[in-house]
Amino acid sequence: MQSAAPASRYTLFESDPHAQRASLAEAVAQGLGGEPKSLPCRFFYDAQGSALFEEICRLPEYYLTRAEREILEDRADEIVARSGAGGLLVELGSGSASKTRLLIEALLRRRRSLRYVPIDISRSALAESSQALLADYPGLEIHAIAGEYQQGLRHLRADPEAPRLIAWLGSNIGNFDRAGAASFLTDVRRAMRERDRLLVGIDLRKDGRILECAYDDAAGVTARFNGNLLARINRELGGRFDLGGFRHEAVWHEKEGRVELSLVSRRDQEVAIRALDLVVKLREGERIHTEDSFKYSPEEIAEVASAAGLRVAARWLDAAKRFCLNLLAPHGD
Ligand code: AVI
Repeated sequence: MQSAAPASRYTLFESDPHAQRASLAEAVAQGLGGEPKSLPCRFFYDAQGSALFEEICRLPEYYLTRAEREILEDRADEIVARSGAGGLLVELGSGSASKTRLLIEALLRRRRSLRYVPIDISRSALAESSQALLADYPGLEIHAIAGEYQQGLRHLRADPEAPRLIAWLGSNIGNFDRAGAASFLTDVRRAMRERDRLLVGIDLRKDGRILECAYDDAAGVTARFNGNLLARINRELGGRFDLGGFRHEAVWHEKEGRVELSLVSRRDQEVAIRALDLVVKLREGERIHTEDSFKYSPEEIAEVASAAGLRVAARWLDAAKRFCLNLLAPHGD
């Protein structure tokens, strides 16, 4: 579906919202129907969840956003020059696009006009960020895509512009397991042409205490973000979850290199979900797994890139070496 634009430089493509609702229902029935229980982290991002995620990005403990911003503030011109980018910037999982501004500005210093294609599951985040960007950059045109990454890749395959810069910031790669990351990067690689470049923001492995604090902040914002999954089931599927009956948990697993997020049941309980005609039974201490956030060493980054037919053409780190931006190029180019 293509909806009317609030400005002539803005177009929004969106998939059927009922299809998204059906996939939430399917995922909840599957994830909470058996054991071990889990919910996919992509359902964090409704309007409330997206707003909570923005709050997370400003938390003192959640260094990822600031570290990535620092790199872009210092190196955006160099990154854009190395990428050889033309008139198209595609962003996978654009969110508020606040850091993307630094790339957009660097690109607009090299050329008068730019087409920006943000792809995000949150329609509200796309609408808000696009309005703000269009007001600030007269040379910008936006084709927003509300949907899953695969829809963005279909757009990329069809778009004739070359060369393109594709940005995948925020360590969003971390929410895939290692095999899933290699497989998704392979899909991106197949949608790329030889001179296209993929800029990937990746959180680096570090001390587990720093990581656990980043995902279990003192103000409890990440706990609310996690709990919003249950609140969303209550809102959209007629669930009867009592959020006070669950505890937020973030645990660093060094060997696998992941922070695991769960909601832990504080008591034995039975929760009805009306739209699914389901009663979820939980024991005291039973976990609902909600997210993994994988961290990488430089070697693991090279490995995952290579498994996808990509090579690391350049890498930039923040001063404290917590986070890195990687410019990936198709192998052989
Ligand atoms: C979006 N993603 C990269 C975040 C992360 O760090 O894994 C999601 C998040 N979950 C809790 N805090 C932030």
